[in-house]
Amino acid sequence: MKTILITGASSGIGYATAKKLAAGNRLILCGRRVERLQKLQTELADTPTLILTFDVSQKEEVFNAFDTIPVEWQNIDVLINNAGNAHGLASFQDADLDDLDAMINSNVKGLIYVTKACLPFIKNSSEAHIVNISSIAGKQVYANGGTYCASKWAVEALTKGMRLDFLPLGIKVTGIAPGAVETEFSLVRFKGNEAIANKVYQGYQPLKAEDIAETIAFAVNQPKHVQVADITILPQTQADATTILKQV
Ligand code: 8X3
Repeated sequence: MKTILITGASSGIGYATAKKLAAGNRLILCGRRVERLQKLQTELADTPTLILTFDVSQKEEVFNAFDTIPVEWQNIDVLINNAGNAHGLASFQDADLDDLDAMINSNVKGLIYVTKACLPFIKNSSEAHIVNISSIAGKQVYANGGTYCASKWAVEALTKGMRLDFLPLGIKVTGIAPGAVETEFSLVRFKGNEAIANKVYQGYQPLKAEDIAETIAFAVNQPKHVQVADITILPQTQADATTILKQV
């Protein structure tokens, strides 16, 4: 039985991952929306769970939340850095600076804050493992997404850097880079515009959050001596960040 902390657990990939890993593990469910986390906790009635409510981009909130972890939850084995979002899809010259800030703050700084806050709890585990959720946007830059891509390139660099630095600590580090996954991702990116968001996933079969949860579980459930370093996962009809074959 592992103790697994998941950020962004209230929806999408984080939610599906909590459901996937619930059997036989203890879960620390993290997110901003406490009602959603409580609903998930109810759904996972057979699993020991702890809720931590914080916004990954708020440094104080993150560290304060980790300070409240009860003693019986203080040995964490696996950290899944899933929280992150895209805000807007616009050229650099037209993009709203607040959107660019928000992406760097959650996807880069948030991942740094959570990992720093979690290290004292995870470093004593004999099965310590950190899984960072990147994106195909961390492998390739596309027009109008430069800052989102930059945030995910940073995740890629942080994943590689952690893998090097954590060698003497015995912490495994995995990066998982999904392509198009149908979640609230596009709804957030397009600020609640359902018509535009839905169009992203029309004409082909996108990945589901459960597909990524399956991949995360694959990495987490490897034997101790096996470190899954890097997985890119795409829909069958996606070749790279901008090439998706659609039936119109
Ligand atoms: C989400 C995938 O291709 O929309 O990270 O950037 S993409």
